[in-house]
Amino acid sequence: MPVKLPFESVKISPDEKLQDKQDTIELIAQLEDLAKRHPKKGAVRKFTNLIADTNTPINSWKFNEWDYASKKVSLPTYARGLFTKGNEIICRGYNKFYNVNEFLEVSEDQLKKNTTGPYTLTVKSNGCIVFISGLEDGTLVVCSKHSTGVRDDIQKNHAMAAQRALESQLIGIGQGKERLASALYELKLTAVAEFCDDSFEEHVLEYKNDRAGLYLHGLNFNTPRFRTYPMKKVNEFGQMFGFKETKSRRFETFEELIKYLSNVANEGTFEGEEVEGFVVRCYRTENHEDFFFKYKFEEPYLLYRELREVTKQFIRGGPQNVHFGKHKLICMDYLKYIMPLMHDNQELREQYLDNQGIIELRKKYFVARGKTGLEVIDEEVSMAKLEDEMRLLSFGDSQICKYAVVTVATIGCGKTTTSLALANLFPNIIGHIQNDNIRRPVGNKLVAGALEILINRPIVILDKNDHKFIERKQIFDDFDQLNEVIPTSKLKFICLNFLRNRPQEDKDLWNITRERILERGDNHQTIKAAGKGITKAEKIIQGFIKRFQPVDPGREPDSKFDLIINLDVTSPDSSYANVKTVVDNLISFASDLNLTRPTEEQFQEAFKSALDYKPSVNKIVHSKGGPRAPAYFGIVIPNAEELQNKVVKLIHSTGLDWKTYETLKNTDRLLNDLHVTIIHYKSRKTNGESRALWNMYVKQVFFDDLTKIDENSPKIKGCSIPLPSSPTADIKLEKLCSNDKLVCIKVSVLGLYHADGREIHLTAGNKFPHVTLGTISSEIKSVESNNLLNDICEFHATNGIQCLDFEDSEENTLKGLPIFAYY
Ligand code: IDP
Repeated sequence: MPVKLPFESVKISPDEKLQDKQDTIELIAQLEDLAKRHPKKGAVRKFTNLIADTNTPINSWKFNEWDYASKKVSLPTYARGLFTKGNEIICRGYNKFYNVNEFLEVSEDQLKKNTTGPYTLTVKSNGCIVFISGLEDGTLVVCSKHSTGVRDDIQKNHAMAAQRALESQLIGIGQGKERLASALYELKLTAVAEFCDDSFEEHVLEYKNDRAGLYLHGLNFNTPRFRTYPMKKVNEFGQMFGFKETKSRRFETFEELIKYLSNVANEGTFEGEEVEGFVVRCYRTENHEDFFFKYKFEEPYLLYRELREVTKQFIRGGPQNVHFGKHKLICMDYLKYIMPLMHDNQELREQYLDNQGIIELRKKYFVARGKTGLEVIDEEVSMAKLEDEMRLLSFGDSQICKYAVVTVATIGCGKTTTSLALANLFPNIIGHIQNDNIRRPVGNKLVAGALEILINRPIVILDKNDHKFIERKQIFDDFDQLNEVIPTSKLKFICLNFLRNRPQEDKDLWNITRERILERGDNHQTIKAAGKGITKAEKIIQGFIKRFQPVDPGREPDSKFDLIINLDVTSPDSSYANVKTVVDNLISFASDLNLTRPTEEQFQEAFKSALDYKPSVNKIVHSKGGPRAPAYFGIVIPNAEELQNKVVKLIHSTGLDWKTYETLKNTDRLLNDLHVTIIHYKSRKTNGESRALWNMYVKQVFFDDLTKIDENSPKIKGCSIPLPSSPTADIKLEKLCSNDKLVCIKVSVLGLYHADGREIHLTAGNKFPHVTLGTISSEIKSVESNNLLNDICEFHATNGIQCLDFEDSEENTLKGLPIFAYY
């Protein structure tokens, strides 16, 4: 029986109806085709389930999140959430929409140019989206973004929870669910609502008691093209079926809208209530199609999320394990407040970790402070200045650190994909070493290789399952044993915790990782899952899951992690979100590196090429024991010509013939790049003292100064280290010496200095520091200058040797020469 509605439905002409029908058939055919091409990993994934309480199958179509924004990919529809049955669309979500300024296309300028009013601003509710629709026989269909009906493979069923909430809502107002279903069926509409209920799942804003329920915010036509009802009609419909109202306000022009938004941004409220942001509905100018964009408030929600995370870290690992983000000072103050509350209340702690009571605790704190979230943030600005001042006075750690990132996971969790994407995003900063690429027996080669990478990059990811305590302990032990050069206080350990819970009980994990590995087939160094390899591969995956010991920050070795980043493997394409989570955490935790957040497009590109990765079996890391440091440290003589002039002047002043020097000049073998070697890597082999001296150079010269130099500064030829802001040395020219093979100048090193001017109290590792001016042939290496100087200084040899002292003068003292490392 058709339902009489209190409003005129939006009219569609018979021609349009016919067109919609054809378009739908075409769209579904395209989707089927796309899904077949790459069933697991392709552009679209099809998931079939039964509509609740029926035997009717329904298909859900899910695209990769990053494809919506991709310029290279063209999707058959931009609906986020789409359910079909046969050749019919049952539920259709909105076209994917973005935050103002998230992309160029949604910058204020572009929006102003390409959209037309009226602009309807609607309050963005903070829960999970649900789609509601009806079948001909009066069956109600309730879907979450990509799922509907009963499932035994997920822990929380959002669709079913929303269905129960909807049913009790309808009972509450004396309406049969068939009436709603028939209305939606007749009108060929999907009702789009936000399910907000803290007793089911807490988000950032509070929804309990009266506020909990389904907030209707849209009525979409079940057609391929995106068409949606005006807000006024949505609210009328919502009222009829007992939905909660989505508040809205209408603006005729873009200017009026923006003016309103910038005013309201200071308070973060709408009609006195805290809101997370708004969704703005308007039209595309070119074709008058419906068009949406979002406007989200950054604060106080960022603060709220940080408060939640520090509390969880505190509960899990105590104060040492808490890592702060942007709102460090407020978070500290807040922790001080909640510590006594948490101390004796295990129930509170457990509930908090289960996402219950988060909002309550936060509210208590703000009440105690007598301020709102935004007011406290305002205060923090003045506190932050104080912190900056303290940092300038060398309070806190302003040194560049090294970060060893350790993955904890089972097979197929996306370790390699995530690591590769991260290394693609920050090629000069993040290095990646894969356990699977190391020749057996692995021993400590993984850590040795990681230390090697850390010489040149601040971050290394050690890509290995590390699924047991003993494996994590081994990593820490290997670092302790092999690390000779990075000061312990500057070596930080970060855990990428792919699995928070006991994976043995996590069916999703088994399904997702198993599917991934089957899909990967033989594209792995050791696990071959193609053809008959499946059973063996399954056994291997299962073995890892069975043995898995979750990260426990409360005990060793996991308590040694400076930061634990929690990731999720709850959907087949989880790695993309994981990459973003890691980046956001690195930006705030490794603040000394000043990482810039990549754009959405950069994320997508990096991720795509990570997915395309195919290992080469022969890619073996050769690492023998300890890390490789630079080959030597040297002092640059920036102006070779000036030094040559001094030499010529000295020679002339004696009136003697300097045959070797003349030969070098005539054969063009006078060197243009001159340096003094201070200490050579090989010298560490001579004795314990030299080894200790070398290590001190690496620590003090290399890590304290040279690794901090901006990669983009100009570089000296042959050296990988750029000049400006390097540490420096003062030297004195002492003796010009030559034999029939080479000419060199013996120098003395007067002092070594850090880039900030502090003196480096180290002696030169070279017995006779010198500048080699040239050798008569390529066969004769510069290192032979050492032999000549040894002969002269130790044995007072004179045979075939010429020597001349430089005058002890200011002119022959060269100050502020850059120190460099040579590889
Ligand atoms: P692992 O290093 O933890 O064993 P990976 O090799 O990174 O796991 O991933 C296993 C397979 O799953 C690979 O073929 C990879 O391309 C795929 N994969 C991982 N993460 C995603 C994702 O988010 N979307 C689609 N495929 C993924």
